[in-house]
Amino acid sequence: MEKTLAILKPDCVRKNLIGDVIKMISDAGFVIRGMRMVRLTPDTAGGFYEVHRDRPFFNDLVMFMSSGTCVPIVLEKENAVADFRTLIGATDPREAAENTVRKRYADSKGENIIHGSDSAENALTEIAYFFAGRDLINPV
Ligand code: IDP
Ligand code: MG
Repeated sequence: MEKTLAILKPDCVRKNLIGDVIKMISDAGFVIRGMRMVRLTPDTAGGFYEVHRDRPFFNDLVMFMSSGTCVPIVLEKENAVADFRTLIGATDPREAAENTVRKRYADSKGENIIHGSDSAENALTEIAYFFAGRDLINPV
């Protein structure tokens, strides 16, 4: 079994879409192994997106991710990383396939509803950023 990290971004929470998006995730066969509601600061959002620090959109990304509540979710499934990227769709919702989360719900490339890890290795690092471990050691 493989794990991946999802984050329901502040636009998802503001638009009251937490339930709808989690329903899509569950229907696609992912098992939820951990979930929290958090408020990132510009510093902790920047730390999460460290790899993008030199990109032109970094400042907007950090402001957006720290603008409201986020919901990080640990998901488990065979081939979780790739299958979750397929479920959420392309970064830019205009390029996302039909019936993906971003195609259905996202407004723009910046405010695109949801994060998904891009490799199994990065998934573990990202999970550790939000979850201390107890959630994972003792799943209900
Ligand atoms: P991903 O979320 O599909 O993996 P990344 O390239 O890793 O996309 O970028 C991380 C996040 O940064 C995106 O989800 C999006 O919120 C934001 N982002 C990426 N590229 C752009 C852009 O060109 N303009 C504005 N925001 C962007
Ligand atoms: Mg990415």
